[in-house]
Amino acid sequence: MYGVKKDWDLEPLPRVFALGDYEGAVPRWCPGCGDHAVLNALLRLTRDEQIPPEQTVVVSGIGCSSRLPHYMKTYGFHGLHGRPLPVACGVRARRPDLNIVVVTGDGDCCAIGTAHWIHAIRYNMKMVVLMLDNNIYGLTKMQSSPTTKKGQFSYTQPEGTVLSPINPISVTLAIQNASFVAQTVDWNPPHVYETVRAAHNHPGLAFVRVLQRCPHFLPGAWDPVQQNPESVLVMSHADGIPMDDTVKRVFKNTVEHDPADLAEAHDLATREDVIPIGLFYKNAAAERYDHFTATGLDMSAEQKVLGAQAAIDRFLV
Ligand SMILES: Cc1ncc(C[n+]2csc(CCOP(=O)(O)OP(=O)(O)O)c2C)c(N)n1
Ligand code: SF4
Ligand SMILES: [Mg+2]
Repeated sequence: MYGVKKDWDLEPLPRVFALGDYEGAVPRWCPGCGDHAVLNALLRLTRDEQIPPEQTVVVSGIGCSSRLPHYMKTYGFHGLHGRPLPVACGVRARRPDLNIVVVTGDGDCCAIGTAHWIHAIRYNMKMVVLMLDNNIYGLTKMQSSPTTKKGQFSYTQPEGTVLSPINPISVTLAIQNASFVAQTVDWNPPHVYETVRAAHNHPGLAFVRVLQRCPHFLPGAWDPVQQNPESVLVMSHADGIPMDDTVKRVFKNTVEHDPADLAEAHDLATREDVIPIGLFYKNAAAERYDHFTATGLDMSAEQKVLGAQAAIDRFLV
């Protein structure tokens, strides 16, 4: 027909994503807050992996750290304090095709959310869990959290925090069926990025504790560690967190640690003379509850009705 080009290619062009395709609202965290580093790592990872923005869902609880879903132009669920993990497990149960990231704080995960933390680790449903540990309740303005250092002033314990902190890494390692446990520090972006990437590639629940600076309420808390990189012990292994030269240049104190060795992981996690970073433990073969919940998801409506009918018929007398 006149005027219509017959050789037009009507196939849509492949989608290519740039960082801006994943960036949401402008972050409202304080300048220098470690949460920025985690957001940047997530933005880079989704861009590098070219994950369509609508294929990612970021789930959080309540806290400064839990504001992160607002800052990504993906799906997000900024939910209830301490409850991001059951929400994420629910998403995973019905939508195993999605890339699920949980962002939680030390209060959100290790105080009000403790029961969910334990059971989510055991259920081992595929997702990345980033626990941004600033050793304080930030959003509600400086109350002691379970990871607050002993003696630290806070508005709930103004005479100094009474008890010694819990160790979220050794707690997680002790939970039956833990399958990926890592630690990183917000002030080394290449290490944060590689840790988040390894967590993303893990076939199960990957728990990452990020030691995070809160310059507003705990200014200078990590200065001694930053000024003395020898106080950080990097766990290195071919099956661990890859390290580029910039990481090796900063952190010269390294130890060879096989992440399959759970006993050694426990020993490293409880060391008090150094701050270990890297991969403590990995078991890619750990059983996964989302394999169970995925059963039947591919059934048609008719198949489901027939299946339900057959199940009821078994009890007919
Ligand atoms: C059920 C419930 N209890 C208490 C609160 C108040 N609250 C909001 S955030 C928060 C603590 C946040 O600390 P953390 O999880 O460490 O996050 P951060 O702000 O340090 O990133 C508390 C106690 C709440 N919102 N809901
Ligand atoms: S109060 Fe602390 S944790 Fe919250 S945004 Fe500011 S620096 Fe970050
Ligand atoms: Mg906190």
